[in-house]
Amino acid sequence: EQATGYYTLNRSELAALLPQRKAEAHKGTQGHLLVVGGSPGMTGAPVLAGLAALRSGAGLVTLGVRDGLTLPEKPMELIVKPWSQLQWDAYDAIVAGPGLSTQPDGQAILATILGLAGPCRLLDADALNLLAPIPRWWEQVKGSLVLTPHPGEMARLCGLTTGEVQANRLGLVKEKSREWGVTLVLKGAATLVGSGEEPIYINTTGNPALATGGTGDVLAGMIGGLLAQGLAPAQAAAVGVYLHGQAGDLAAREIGPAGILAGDLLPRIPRVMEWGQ
Ligand code: NPW
Ligand code: AMP
Ligand code: MG
Repeated sequence: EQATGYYTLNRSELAALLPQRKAEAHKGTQGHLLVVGGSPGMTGAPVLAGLAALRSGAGLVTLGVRDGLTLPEKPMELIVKPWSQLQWDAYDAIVAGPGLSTQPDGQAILATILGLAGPCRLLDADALNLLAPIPRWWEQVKGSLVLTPHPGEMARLCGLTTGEVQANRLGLVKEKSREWGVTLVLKGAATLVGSGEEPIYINTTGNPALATGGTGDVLAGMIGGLLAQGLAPAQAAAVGVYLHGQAGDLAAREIGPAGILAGDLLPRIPRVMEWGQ
């Protein structure tokens, strides 16, 4: 329904947007995502994001963490590298922020990530909190960027209160995605995705069972996994948000309307992606 400036997705429209896996695919053709995050006490967040990217079909995922940080939750399928050993431009896409913390050593890392012209970068959580105080940060960004704030993070980015953000969700997504030159995902019930002049996507999936710690980290990983597989930023964001909500709906149906864990979404991602085929 593009004439109004808004659109939703249904299953057949989704099918046309999903990454196609060729018979001769191998891990090197499915995209390599770098997830930059984690800090003492918040090691689960980058792991959730990395696993969500693999569950979304990414070929390889590397977690880039502070030197010396160990990740007790790290499953075998994820690669880990310290920041000092990373070749920042060697990845197809980058997700930054989950569990990162706002410790000052993150500032230089964020500047490095903002200056990369090649891979699309998704900023979430503490990467947004580190970005917010930088005056006119959007003027130093090269290449394409996806931002995934929840209303609290959006409030920090805009210098508003959470209530003011919630009272003007559509207007802010339209205005700020254009002003900042980014794909902007404003999370919460009926998540919105704006990309400058393009029509705004209004999400129809998801439910309040998703209101639990770590679900945003899973969303960041899903969109990152789609970006790494070559989807354009606006499409990766809308498709990721749609599938994330569907995985939440499936989890609520199978487990219950409250009490799902963010990790419960992970095995359900391939199932909701299969529905779209
Ligand atoms: P208020 O109080 O209403 O003004 P924070 P965080 C608002 C990591 N995690 N609707 C609300 O604001 C993350 O990755 C690690 C309305 C709320 O109080 C980050 O790095 C985990 N308001 C770090 O923790 C699992 C809403 O925002 C405030 C809203 C901090 O991130 C958990 C909270 O936001 C977590 O993901 C909504 N729908 N949603 C792990 N296992 O390692 C949010 N707000 O202060 O930015 O804190 O989101 O927990
Ligand atoms: P975060 O706050 O970063 O952990 O992200 C929470 C995720 O759960 C976002 O994708 C939200 O859109 C989603 N979510 C939280 N509460 C609801 C709700 N009441 N209805 C639908 N989705 C929600
Ligand atoms: Mg979050």
